[in-house]
Amino acid sequence: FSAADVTVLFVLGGPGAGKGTQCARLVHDYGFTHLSAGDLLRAEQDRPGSQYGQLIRDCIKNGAIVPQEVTIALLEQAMRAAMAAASANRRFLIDGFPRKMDQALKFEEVVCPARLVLFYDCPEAEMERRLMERGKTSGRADDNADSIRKRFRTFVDTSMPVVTHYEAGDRVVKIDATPTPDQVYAVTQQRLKQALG
Ligand code: UP5
Ligand code: MG
Repeated sequence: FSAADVTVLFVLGGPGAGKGTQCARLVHDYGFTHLSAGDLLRAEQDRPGSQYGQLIRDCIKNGAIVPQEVTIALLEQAMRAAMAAASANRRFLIDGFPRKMDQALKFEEVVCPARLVLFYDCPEAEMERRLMERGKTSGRADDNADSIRKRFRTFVDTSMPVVTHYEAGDRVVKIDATPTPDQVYAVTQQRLKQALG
C-alpha cells in the first residue's frame, strides 16, 4: 500500500471510550471501511484451525497485547480484501490499533503511514461504568472487573505512549469522549472537517 492510494486514520482511546460507536457513525455517513483490530482478533480466535486461538484468548482475557505480527497480518489481509471488493474503498478507520509503539512503527513501515489519529479521551471511572454495563449482555470475555483493571493498566503503560508519539508529530485530533454519543460525534465531524477538509 502507499499513502497515495489509501487514507488510514487510527482511532485510539481507552477501553470503552467509544471507538467502535463513533466508527460506526463515520462509516454510515462517510463510507469509511472500519477495521477493528479487536474484532479481527476475536474472529481469528474463533476460526477453526487457527494456530493463534489460544494465544489470542489468553491475551484478551488478561488485557495483554497480542504479538504485532498476528494483528498486522490480520489488518493487512482485511485491507486487501476491502480494496479488492467491487465497491473498493480506500479510506480506512483502524480502530484500537496501534496500542504499542512497536506496532505503530511496524505498521507504518510495512503497510502505510496514518494520515491522522483520532484520540477519544475518557476518564477511567466513566469507561469502567460503560464496560460493566455492556458486560451484562456483551458476552465479551474481557468485560469483567478483573479484565477491565488489566486493560486499563495496559492502556496507561503501553498504549498512551503511542498517543504521545503521534502528538509530538502533530497528527492527533483529541476529542473529549465523556458526553453523549451524539455530542461526541458532532465534535468528531467538526474536527475531521478541519483536519481533512
Ligand atoms: N458508549 C459508547 N460511547 C458512549 C458515550 N458517549 N456515552 C455513554 N456510553 C457510551 O463502547 C463501549 C460501551 O460504551 C458500549 O456499550 C457503548 O454503547 C457505550 P464502544 O464503542 O464499544 O467502545 P470501544 O472504545 O470500542 O471499547 P472496546 O471495549 O472495544 O475497547 P478496547 O480497546 O478495550 O477493545 P478492543 O476490541 O479494541 O481490544 C480488545 C483486546 O484485544 C485488547 O485488550 C487486547 O487484548 C487485544 N488487542 C490486541 O492485542 N492488539 C490490538 O491491536 C487490538 C486489540
Ligand atoms: Mg471497540
